Amino acid sequence: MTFRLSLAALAATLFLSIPATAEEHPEGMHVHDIYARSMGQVGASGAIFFMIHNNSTTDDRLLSAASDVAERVELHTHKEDANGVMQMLHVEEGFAIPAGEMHALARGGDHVMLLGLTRELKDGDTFPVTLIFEAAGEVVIEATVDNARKPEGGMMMDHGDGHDHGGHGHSGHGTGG
Ligand SMILES: [Cu+2]
Repeated sequence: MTFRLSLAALAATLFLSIPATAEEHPEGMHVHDIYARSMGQVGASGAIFFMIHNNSTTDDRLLSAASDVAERVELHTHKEDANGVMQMLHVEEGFAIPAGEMHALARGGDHVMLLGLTRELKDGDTFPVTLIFEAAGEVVIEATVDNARKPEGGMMMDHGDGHDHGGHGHSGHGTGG
């Protein structure tokens, strides 16, 4: 009886913290809001951002990523050093994504880094990326280059350079319903 009660409490907590749209997602790892930024030419670098929802009941971890558009693909994050300068770091251990939780890869924070592009990447180009999870295994996503995309509010740690004419509206990504 106690067990049943605590399960119900857990379920209630989950429903409070997860947007309603989560229920339409399949069981397992769900990756969405995928976009990439790229400096363009062969040999340059780029970065990929997305949201990961772990809809399974297993704690998981994004261990690495792979794509043939770059010589090296690494999991990176940004950290502020003692002088307040943002440093980019290779995160060898990957990103933990506990069961039922989500993890945002966003500008100024965690991202998938493309080092040494093997082909040109311009706005609108799409390319496949394989995400390797400890528990969920390989998940292939499609990234679209969108250099004009604004950083998400709240996740941003950029030292802004003034422009803020996009308004505060967070239009979201759903198709409604
Ligand atoms: Cu990076």
